[in-house]
Amino acid sequence: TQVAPGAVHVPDWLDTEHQSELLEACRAWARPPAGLRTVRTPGGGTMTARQVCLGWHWHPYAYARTVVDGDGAPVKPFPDWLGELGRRAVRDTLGGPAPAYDIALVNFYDADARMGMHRDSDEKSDAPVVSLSLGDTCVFRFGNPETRTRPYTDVELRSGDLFVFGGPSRLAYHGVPRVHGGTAPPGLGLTGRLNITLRVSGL
Ligand code: MD3
Ligand code: FE
Repeated sequence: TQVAPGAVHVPDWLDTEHQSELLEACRAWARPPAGLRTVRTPGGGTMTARQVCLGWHWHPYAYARTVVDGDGAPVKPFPDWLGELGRRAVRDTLGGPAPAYDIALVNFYDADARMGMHRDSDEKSDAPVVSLSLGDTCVFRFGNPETRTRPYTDVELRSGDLFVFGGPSRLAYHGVPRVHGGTAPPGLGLTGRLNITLRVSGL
């Protein structure tokens, strides 16, 4: 389903087996060193979703090769299979050139976590961002490239869903105003929500 030009939502893109595999990989990445951390913004804010990075470490608002705002360890490598998954996502949706993904940001949400409206503009590449969701259903708010406010479209993202953001949607404001606790597929064994985004650093 096209939500806006360059923004395509594919419900249930990952079958249950692939969801379990991806979840197990995320649990391994979350372990120290360079594991899950709480992100603090320069303004004194704290992100409620906790995060782990692969390939390049994101910290507000730049990328580094070590966890400069955490344990200082080298960032975990970005695996080839994850880049292949990202290219398959683009092939299945927008098409166009096959991106060389080199960053994954994995966000862990409990039922109270949120993500405010923001733009992802720290990557020096206009390659599409691939987003994969696991666990609880959330309300994903997809806005516009001009303002943090309306007009926006609210879409429910469920476990196994794919969302690809390219072209004019790459710099659109977006956020997660709400997570529906207790809605994860019972067989998955996840409390809360997990989102994996794949990006090209351009570095
Ligand atoms: C649109 N993550 O990691 S996924 C983020 O569910 C982020 O964790 C949310 O926003 C999450 O930056 C939303 C959907 C998403 C991710 C990246 C985008 C939408 C995007 C980048 C550009 C445009
Ligand atoms: Fe974002």
